[in-house]
Amino acid sequence: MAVLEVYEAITGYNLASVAEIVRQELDKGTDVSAILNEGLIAAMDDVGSRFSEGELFVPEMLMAAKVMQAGLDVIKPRLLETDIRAKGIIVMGTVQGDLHDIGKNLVMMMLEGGGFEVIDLGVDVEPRKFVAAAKEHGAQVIALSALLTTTMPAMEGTVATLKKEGLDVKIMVGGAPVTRNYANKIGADGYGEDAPGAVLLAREFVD
Ligand code: B1M
Repeated sequence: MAVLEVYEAITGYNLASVAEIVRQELDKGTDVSAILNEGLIAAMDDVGSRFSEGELFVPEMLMAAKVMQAGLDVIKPRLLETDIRAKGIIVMGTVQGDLHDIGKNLVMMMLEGGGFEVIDLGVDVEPRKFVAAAKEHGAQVIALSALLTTTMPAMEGTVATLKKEGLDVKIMVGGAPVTRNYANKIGADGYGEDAPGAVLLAREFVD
């Protein structure tokens, strides 16, 4: 694997060296999407599977997440160097009860790279906060992330609150347990399968 060292930095919880390892890959000319997909994301998937199998526990997942974030910070400027140009304001957050933010941060980076201004509401965001932020910032798009099956109902509740408010915004949803069918079922305007997909969808919304 071309980015084995990046992968192993995460699975080995190597917080001290991950930034340097990622920088070395960039210096070698390794494609940034390979570092992201085959290195950082693939390693987190492995961590997730091993957690499911009871081989790893929450502290290990948390450590791996910190290492991944440190790796992401290094490639962020490169992710921002995209030629996709779209303009608009997006309010984004992870839904109430859900503390996962790595995917959200990745999607935000890509959206910013796509020329959007992104207002980050963070994690565990209650529905009214999305409404208030959309009004305050004049957002065209609201982006909701959920990583737990147990917080998918909070996503549905947030969509319902936003619709009831009658705001002129498009709502997109995403996150590992979320599907296109689920997005349709809860009345979202669109589903982003991954970070690049979220950028394309946001462009469709504002074009
Ligand atoms: Co959590 N966790 N976690 N966790 N965690 C998962 C999600 C889990 C699948 C692990 C497992 O069992 N295999 C599982 C959920 C099972 C389920 O719901 N069916 C799980 C669990 C159970 C839990 C706890 C309940 C564990 C516990 O306490 N017993 C707990 C819940 C806490 C809470 O939120 N209330 C918990 C806690 C944590 C940590 C805090 C330790 C840590 C989070 C740290 C952080 O985010 N700052 C953590 C981690 C790291 C994971 C895994 C290992 C990795 C998640 C991740 O960052 N993936 C995860 C297993 C896995 O996914 N492999 C797991 C990388 C990230 C880039 O992918 O977020 O999917 P992802 O984002 C993607 C797409 O989904 C998409 O784009 C991104 C890039 O392509 N996307 C969007 C995401 N949002 C989008 C929005 C869009 C469009 C696309 O438009 C708006």
